[in-house]
Amino acid sequence: MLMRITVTLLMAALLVFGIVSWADYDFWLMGPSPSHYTWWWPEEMSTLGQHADNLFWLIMVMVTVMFAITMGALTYSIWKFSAKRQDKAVFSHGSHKLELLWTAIPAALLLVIAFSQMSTFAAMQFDSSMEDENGEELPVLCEIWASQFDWRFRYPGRDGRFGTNDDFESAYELVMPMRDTFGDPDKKKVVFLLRSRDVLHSFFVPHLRFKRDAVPGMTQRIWLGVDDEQLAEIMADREDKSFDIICAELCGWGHYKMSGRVRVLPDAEYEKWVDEMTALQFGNS
Ligand SMILES: [Cu+2]
Repeated sequence: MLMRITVTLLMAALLVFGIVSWADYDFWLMGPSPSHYTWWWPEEMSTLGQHADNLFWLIMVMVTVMFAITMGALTYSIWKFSAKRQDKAVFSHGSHKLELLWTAIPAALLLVIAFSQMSTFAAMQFDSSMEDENGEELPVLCEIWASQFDWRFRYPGRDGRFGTNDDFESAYELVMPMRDTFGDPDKKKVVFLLRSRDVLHSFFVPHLRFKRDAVPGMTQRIWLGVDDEQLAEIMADREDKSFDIICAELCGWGHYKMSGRVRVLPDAEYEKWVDEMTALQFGNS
C-alpha cells in the first residue's frame, strides 16, 4: 500500500514538474530566458547544418513511429491479457513469421540510416574533405585544447607556424574567420586540431551541429564551416554575438562549467583580432 502511494505521488510530482516547465521555460532558468532560446535545437549556421538536421529528423521520425507502435502493442497486451480478462497462460514456441518480420524491418531501417548518412559523414570526417583543389592539406587555424575544465585555443600567430614565439593562446573563446568565398561552401572550411590534455572530453557546438570527442594522446583534424547567410539571419535578432561551446562528455567534477564561446568574424575583422592578440602577447615583454 505504502509503495503504491509513494509511486503515485512521485508520478504526480513528475507530471506537475513536466507541465510547469513545459508551460513556462523560464521556470528552469530561474529568470527570463533570452529570446533566442528554444526548446529544441538552436538555429543552425553551418555549411553542413542542413544535412545534419535532415538526418536528425529522418531518425527522429523513424524512432517516433517505432516507439508508438511498440508502446501501443505493449499497452494493448497489458489490457487484453490482464488477469481479469484471461486467467490461463498459453505456452507458445513463438512465431517464425513474426520473428522474421521484426528482424527484417529494423534491419531495413538501419540500412536506410546507414546509406543516407554516408555522404554527410564523409564530408564531416574524412581527411580528404580537408584538402584544397590541388590535394594540399588546408592550413590549421588553431589547436583546440580540452582540459579539466576549460577550453584553450592556441593560434600559430602571423607566421602560421606552431611552436614559434609569436604563438598566442585564447582561453575560453574560439575566434574564427567567416572565409568570404563568394558563397562557395567548400571553401568556407576552417581546419582545427582537436586535442585533450588529460581525459576524454567532447567538443560540441550546437549552432554548428558539430560534436567530436577529444581523446587524450590523439590529434584530430576537424573542420568547421559557417554559412554566412544563416549567420547573418541569426545575428539579426540577437544581441549576443557569440555561440556556445559545450563539453559533451562527463569529464569530472567541473564538467558542468566546461563551456566556451565561438565568435565568427568577417575576414578583415579576424585579421584585426589576430593583430590585437599578438600585440597583447608582446606588450608585456
Ligand atoms: Cu567535460
